[in-house]
Amino acid sequence: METLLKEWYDKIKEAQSVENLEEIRICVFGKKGVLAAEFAKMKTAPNEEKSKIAQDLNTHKSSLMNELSARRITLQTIELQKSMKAEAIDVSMFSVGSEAGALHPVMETMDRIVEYFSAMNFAVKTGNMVEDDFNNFEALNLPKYHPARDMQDTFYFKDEMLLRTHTSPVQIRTMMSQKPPIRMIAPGAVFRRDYDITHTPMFHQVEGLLVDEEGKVSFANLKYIMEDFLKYMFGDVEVRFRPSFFPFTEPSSEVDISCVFCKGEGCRVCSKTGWIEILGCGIVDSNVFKAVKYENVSGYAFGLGVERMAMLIHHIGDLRSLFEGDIKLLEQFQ
Ligand code: 2NM
Repeated sequence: METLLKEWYDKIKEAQSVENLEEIRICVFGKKGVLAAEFAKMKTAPNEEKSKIAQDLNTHKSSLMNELSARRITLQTIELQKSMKAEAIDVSMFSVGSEAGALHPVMETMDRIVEYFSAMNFAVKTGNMVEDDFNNFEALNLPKYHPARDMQDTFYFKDEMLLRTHTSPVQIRTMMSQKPPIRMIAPGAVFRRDYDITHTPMFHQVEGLLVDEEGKVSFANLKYIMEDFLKYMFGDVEVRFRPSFFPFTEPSSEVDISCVFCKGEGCRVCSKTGWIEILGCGIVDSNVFKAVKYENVSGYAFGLGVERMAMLIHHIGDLRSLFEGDIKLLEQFQ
């Protein structure tokens, strides 16, 4: 018995893993294990030796158990240390490939526009991208079947809901919920059924509106602020007003700046005219005020495309590059 058990003491001491130790435990303590066999043998031993054998076996049983749990703790500690080493994360290690991000040139340009008008005391308002026919068209003097609706075809939902084609519905909603005076801009994404070299189905606009008592707002006021704004955005450029048409303003004007590429000499970008069209504006049409139930007021409004402005500021040749998310291109504008 002694030599047999000695062998198992050694095996426990030499066990190399918790798994290995568990196999040994079953061999010693299991139903068909070494101890069970020894206890069974006892039955055939002479009666006077039985109690001595039982005592010895029980002593060995408990000291084998002690050895086993001592070895288990040692092995568990070794295994834990091994796995901690293997799975360690060095939090002090330099990371690779994560660089500081930057604003997209379109957003940066939008921020700069907002900055100018905020300084001029215009409130900044945002609205819904999904709008109804009234706020997007009807209230802006664009009745159903008006030919100008063709140029602003959009994406439609049921119940006359649609993706806004400009941010003007924000102006309409503001006038419907607030009394004059109004001094606001509406920056945001707009949508049109358009896709070619110079048009994308989604782009960004900033529109503005100023309303005060009748006779208080003149085209001269509008002309001053547009000129001042464009000089803030482009530095030392010439500004030119051309008569134009918008359904929601009368009179209306398109505004050009001297070409930022050729300084007015005439090049490919400005089609040899020396001028680049940059925004639209005008005196708010009385039909718009009628639609929002404003009386005895006067006002001016304006609107511009942010992508176009960003392209002219950063001398970007192709509008589509602003929508491709190509890091190589975008990081040039940081
Ligand atoms: C433009 C050009 C001219 C405009 C008009 C209005 C409103 F709501 F007051 F009628 N909002 N924006 C406007 C006027 C927009 O974009 C080229």
